[in-house]
Amino acid sequence: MPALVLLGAQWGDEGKGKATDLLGGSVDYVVRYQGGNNAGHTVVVGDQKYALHLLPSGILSPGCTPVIGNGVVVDPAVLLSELRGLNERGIDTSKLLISGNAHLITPYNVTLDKVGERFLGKRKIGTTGRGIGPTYADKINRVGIRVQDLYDESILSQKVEAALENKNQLLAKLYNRRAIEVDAIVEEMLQYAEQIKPYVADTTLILNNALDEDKVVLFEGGQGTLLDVDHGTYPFVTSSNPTAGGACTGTGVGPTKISRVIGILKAYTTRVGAGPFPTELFDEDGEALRRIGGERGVTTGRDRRCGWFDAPIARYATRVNGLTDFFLTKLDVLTGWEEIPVCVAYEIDGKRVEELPYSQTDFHHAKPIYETLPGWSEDITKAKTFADLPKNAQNYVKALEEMSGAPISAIGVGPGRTETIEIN
Ligand code: 2SA
Ligand code: GDP
Ligand code: MG
Repeated sequence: MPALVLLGAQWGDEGKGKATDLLGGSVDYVVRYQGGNNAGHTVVVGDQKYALHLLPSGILSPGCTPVIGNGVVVDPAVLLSELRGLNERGIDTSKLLISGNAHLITPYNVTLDKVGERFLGKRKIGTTGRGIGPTYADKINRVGIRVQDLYDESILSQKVEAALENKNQLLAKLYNRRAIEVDAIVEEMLQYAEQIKPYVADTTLILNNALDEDKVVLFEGGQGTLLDVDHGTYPFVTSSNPTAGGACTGTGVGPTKISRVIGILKAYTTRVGAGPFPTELFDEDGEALRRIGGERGVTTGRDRRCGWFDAPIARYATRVNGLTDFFLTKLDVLTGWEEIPVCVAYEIDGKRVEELPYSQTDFHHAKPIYETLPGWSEDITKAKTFADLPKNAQNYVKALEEMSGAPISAIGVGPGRTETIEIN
């Protein structure tokens, strides 16, 4: 199994951090390939809880080399503070590698993200305000600043000047804001240069060499399939490709090297930020899922919107990612419901629709068609095998597997590393 991808099958926060950490002991490299410090990956090891925003979850496994690939956007201040935080807790971060081609989130990108959202008013996306969208926009507009630019002051200056030209006009005309000074930005960015230098490397070469030597490489997605800029609920998406193809473009490893694509699937559904969400609950059940599941943004602290499981979404994730298997997470959160509704299809303008519609308008009109499955009341957090689960929990898992289009190879029954059932 040379390279594998682990990604979110829904709208993020499915439990990717825990799943990556679980596999961390058996892989040599854990690689982030998109997104930035908008991610919030929680890992619970014993009585210690870690919230990672930018660093790959593999950083907590001593044998593993954590890598930030070229497709990631890096806020250097956040990077250094996250490293410091882990070091203070005794975690060795010296093996970290960062692609010289990764783009940097600059202070003006953060400003533009926040100001832009404010001016969108009712149409706002509900971004994390971390500068993600404007940084990817600069990359596509070819005025981005890359990690390698930190090591040539003259080039850095020219690039910052080019990047700020249009932005300063926009800030002044549209938002009535003062111009951002090139020198101040260059000075701030240069402060980080020496501290980051030991980690900067040709990560594409290193990863391909590692794969040639039969090392195991795990690509860790941030956010989720429906937040993908191409395949998600556009425009209510993030500005990168969390789907499986992003692992190739975001690292420089070809698709023929990837033999397994794991979709992390929550036993119900959540979403943070704006956008359509057919199974969203506005009642006591939604409140209970939020409370029992601890559904609060790891980065921004926002309450997550909660709803029942949506099978067309799971099937869609199987399709666009070519999933080989699922890890089903947070099954324990559903303990105690007498009956659990599961969305099996949608009703759109009076018609039954089995698959996720490509049309934004149709998806906004989609009403869930539910089937109800019997629930269970027994505590399942100590279950170690599938057979330990109550019959109704087993049937719930089997039903989800059938509807989702790929086998379920692990089940999460609690946040801890050991609270997992592996199915062979
Ligand atoms: P952005 O900041 O440009 O990426 O925001 C665009 C949309 O993407 C959503 N998004 C997320 N959704 C779920 N989890 C994310 N990470 C954090 C977490 C979120 C948090 O783990 O809890 O703390 O709020 C994440 N990152 C981006 C975002 O809500 C917008 O809908
Ligand atoms: P990620 O962004 O996909 O890594 O997920 P988050 O860390 O944002 O959110 C998932 C939350 O669920 C975290 O608080 C995890 O500790 C927790 N979690 C993960 N798996 C399980 C599980 O099987 N059961 C329970 N109860 N919690 C889990
Ligand atoms: Mg998260």
